[in-house]
Amino acid sequence: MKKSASVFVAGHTGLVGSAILRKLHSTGHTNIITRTHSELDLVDQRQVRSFFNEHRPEYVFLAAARVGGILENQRYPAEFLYQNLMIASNVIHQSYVSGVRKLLYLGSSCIYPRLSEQPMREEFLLTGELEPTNEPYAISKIAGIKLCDSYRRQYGCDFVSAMPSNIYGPHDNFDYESSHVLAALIRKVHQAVTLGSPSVRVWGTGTPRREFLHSDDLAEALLLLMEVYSDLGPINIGSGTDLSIKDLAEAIGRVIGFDGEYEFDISKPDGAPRKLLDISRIRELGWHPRISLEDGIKSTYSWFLNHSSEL
Ligand code: GFB
Repeated sequence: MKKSASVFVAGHTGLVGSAILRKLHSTGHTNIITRTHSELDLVDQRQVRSFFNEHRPEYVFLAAARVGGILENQRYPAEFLYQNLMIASNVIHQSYVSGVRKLLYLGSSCIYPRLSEQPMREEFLLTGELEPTNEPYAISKIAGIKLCDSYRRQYGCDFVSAMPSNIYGPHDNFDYESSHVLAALIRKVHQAVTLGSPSVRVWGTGTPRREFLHSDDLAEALLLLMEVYSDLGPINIGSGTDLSIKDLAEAIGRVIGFDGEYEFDISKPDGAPRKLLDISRIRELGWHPRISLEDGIKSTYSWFLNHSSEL
């Protein structure tokens, strides 16, 4: 990717897209194209077609998606399936039509079977049943991988798919209900400290294990993939280690300075028991995560404090 190449970052206001944008800026890219949701609705085929006809980007990072935590996935299965299928279909097809040189599609570790052997290798895709709490989202993401693979096979398009673990960082969604766990617990623990509450309510049993990667580490991996990787199927990106939700809550409590209790609300779903990615393939390409979970929680908490009035 030349520094002057035109690069479209779809989803640039989100957690992952904003990290890609920061990385492109910091590495000297000068021709970055972005559109907000109100300027370009990626679910709308006509809008996507005319955008690609007009701008003809050379490179596309497809980080736009309808996303949310475990409850949001359960509440809006129709939108999670429909909107993500449409976004993937529209952007990938128009990238083919307009002759995009390379496209990088973002999925999620929930594409792998619920009770997959751990850590999960790329070839475990479609070898077992999916986790029910996010099956519609996972199916849309698997469809996106298959779109990339099919356009590569049939038309020789250089479209690749990356599957990150649970991502966190600046510009995450900190809403109590719709967010993912790390951002939700930062907000809940902060509120408990601010109000002097004796306890924080954590959803589920606290026993599920999750792997967390900072969005800036992810963005570094994605730019590397854009440069050096061209293959069928997904490639995993994660930190290589996981921890239980209880341990995560305690780690957040230590950073924020909370010394109360954690109550586990077992009326809320646990989701997949574990989803640790095997990251050997991306490591072989020369990437490794740099930001420790503790440092990542600290910097994300300070971002939250600086932006809490806007959230
Ligand atoms: O991050 P999370 O919503 O998503 O939840 P998943 C992870 C775990 O944290 C679950 C627990 O066991 C939750 O019950 N948890 C505890 C909480 N307290 C909270 C809380 O306050 N908020 C939230 N949100 N969780 C999502 C998928 O699965 O992961 C998506 O639904 C996507 O499709 C995403 O794949 C990366 O890791 O369970």
